Amino acid sequence: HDSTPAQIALVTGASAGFGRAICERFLRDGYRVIAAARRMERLLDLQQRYGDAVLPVALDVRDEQAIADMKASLPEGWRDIDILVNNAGLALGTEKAQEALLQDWRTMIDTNITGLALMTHAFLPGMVARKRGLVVNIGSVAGKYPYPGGNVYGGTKAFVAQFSRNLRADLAGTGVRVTDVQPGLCGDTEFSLTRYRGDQDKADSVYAGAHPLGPDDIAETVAWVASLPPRVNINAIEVMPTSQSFSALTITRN
Ligand code: NDP
Ligand code: 8X3
Repeated sequence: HDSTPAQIALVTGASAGFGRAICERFLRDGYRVIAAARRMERLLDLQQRYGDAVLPVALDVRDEQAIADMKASLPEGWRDIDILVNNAGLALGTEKAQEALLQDWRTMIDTNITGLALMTHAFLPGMVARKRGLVVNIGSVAGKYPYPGGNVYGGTKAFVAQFSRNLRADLAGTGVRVTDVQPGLCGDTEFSLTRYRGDQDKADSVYAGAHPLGPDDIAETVAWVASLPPRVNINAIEVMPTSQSFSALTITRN
């Protein structure tokens, strides 16, 4: 009989896609999970399925005060977070930079960069004080490989990659680990529906015939990273479907 208390994971963007799959995987693996997102009804559904092992919290990661309030109101027994999964994020549009909406750029920057930084800033000191912890940042292949229409979205994920590496530099000697998980094309999420502003046909066409990754593949990756002995830090891991690879650089001729 193992009397060690279950590890606590805080997962942002827990109401859909990767976040939901990561929560369910952690719960099946015996962790307790603080599930954070704006759509509380989805989180309550998760709690209904998994009971007391889930603590649902309504949270917009862009809101510094809301993060402080959430942290302050964590019940006894839920405060020492072992794993922070910064998963909440989104892409909006694939228009060229010169045609993109400024508000979409702001929303992506506020969520994917500022939200991730605010959450990390809030929960890192506790991990350092306890000399243990793991931050998993969900980046993207879009942070490494440019593509037309990727402009600010890819830029936010490049921030995630470099921020993750810089965190490792600052956390040297603390025992706190940091991993940047960089998924490629992944279906069965709301990612493309959000990106194409609710156009289901356009969202579906992204994945047609492509045999994309599924959210469980990313949950499996995160679960593996979290399961490794404390001496092992996976700095970054890039995961693509077999059907996705690379193209040549483009040359414009006239
Ligand atoms: P989904 O759209 O399925 O899920 C996004 C989640 O983020 C939702 O739970 C949503 O919850 C939450 N979210 C969005 N904005 C906020 C906010 N301001 N505050 C709190 N939560 C928020 O997308 P995915 O699961 O696919 O995406 C998860 C992450 O993975 C993102 O960072 C994305 O960039 C990245 N990614 C996705 C890939 C893919 O192909 N699907 C590939 C590579 C990376 P709610 O609306 O309830 O707040
Ligand atoms: C999501 C992957 O290629 O749609 O981050 O930008 S991609």
